[in-house]
Amino acid sequence: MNLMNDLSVSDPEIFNVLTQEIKRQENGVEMIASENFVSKAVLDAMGTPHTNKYSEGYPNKRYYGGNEFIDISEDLARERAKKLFGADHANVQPHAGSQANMEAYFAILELKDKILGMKLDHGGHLTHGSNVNFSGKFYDFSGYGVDEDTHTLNMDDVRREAERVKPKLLLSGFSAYPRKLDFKEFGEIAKDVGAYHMSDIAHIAGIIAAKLHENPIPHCDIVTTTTHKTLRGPRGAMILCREEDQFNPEDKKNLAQKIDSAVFPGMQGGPLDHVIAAKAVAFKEALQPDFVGYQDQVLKNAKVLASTLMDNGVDLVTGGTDNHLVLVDLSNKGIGGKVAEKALEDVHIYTNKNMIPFDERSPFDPSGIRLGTPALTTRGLKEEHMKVIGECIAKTLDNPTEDSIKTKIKAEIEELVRDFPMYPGFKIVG
Ligand code: DSN
Repeated sequence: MNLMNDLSVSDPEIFNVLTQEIKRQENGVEMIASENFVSKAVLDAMGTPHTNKYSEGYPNKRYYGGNEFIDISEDLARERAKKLFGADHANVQPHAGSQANMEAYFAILELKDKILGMKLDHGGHLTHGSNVNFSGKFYDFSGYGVDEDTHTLNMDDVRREAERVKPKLLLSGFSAYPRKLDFKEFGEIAKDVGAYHMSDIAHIAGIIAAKLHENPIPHCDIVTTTTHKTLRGPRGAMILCREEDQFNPEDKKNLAQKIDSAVFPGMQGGPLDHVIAAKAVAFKEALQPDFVGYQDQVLKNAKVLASTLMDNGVDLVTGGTDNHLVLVDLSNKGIGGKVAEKALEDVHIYTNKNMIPFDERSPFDPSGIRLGTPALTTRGLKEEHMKVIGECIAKTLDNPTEDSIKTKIKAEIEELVRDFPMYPGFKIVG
């Protein structure tokens, strides 16, 4: 085998789809709130022979030889993650956010223990107790929800629910909630009912790292996050935690050791060493001063997007946003999320259908769509562009089946993004 083979020659089918996907990303506007564009440096780190290595275990305690350089990457990733969030301990091996949550539960809970988290249709995540997910099957989940009128979290209701349920774990965090979270209050409620507090900050990790949202670390036992959303790293996750297990200080293992054991050998095998190297690169980027400017722009863009949509007759859950995401309520448009997502895809605006609070429709065709600004902000789009995009979205939602109107909108979107090349000069080369 020629190790320097050119992908375009050795596997033209895959080369073609990779090329087509780059073009799709470049020719449209990516508004899926959980997606972002990593830097060229992060891409470079991922495409390296680090992928060839087996390294079960942790730095200096591996089950395979030859890990002296892998240890350095993982240590750099761990140290940078700890510095970024001010955490006692970081485990950077989780392959994905769902695994990170599973591992965190596995570290501190027994099967069928009680967990209280945010209801899925109110903004929670599948791993926060959905009955089609391991979380809902293995643990006894209850859900708190948002206020029926404001659609925001009322912490008195969360407290009341926590006192009623008496969970072993109180879970904060979300997948689709456009407002800030009061981590301090969550921490106090957990303390008062004798529960661990864990936060899943997957969506807002980058905003927290930039100190533009309260940091949950001082108020949590465990924090999990993906690394690829607002944090703008490679696809993957990590777990941050306190050193001590507050409820079991006499155990042979402290909380940090329990988390590490839950990840490996508890749930995972060999870590993805190339991805861990890329996580280290992304964390270094997030520690730079310009990362704060980036997150600030993400928030400004989301605010302008929200106001433009509302000015153009689009209803938003909670009437706006404090973070990177906007949740559209389609009820007044006479269409569901499925039609809306497809109509927007037709004009090269990529979004996802999403449940909204008290949704009466099914998750396959719910009453909302979710939009976000992290990816477009990385590309360099600013407030004036959000206005154009907001107007295009509103027009598309009013004319989801009008092909002539959609053709014009698509042309406008393609024209808009032409000035913002994603990876200038990028080529897949052998
Ligand atoms: N898929 C992620 C999101 O879009 O929010 C959560 O896992």
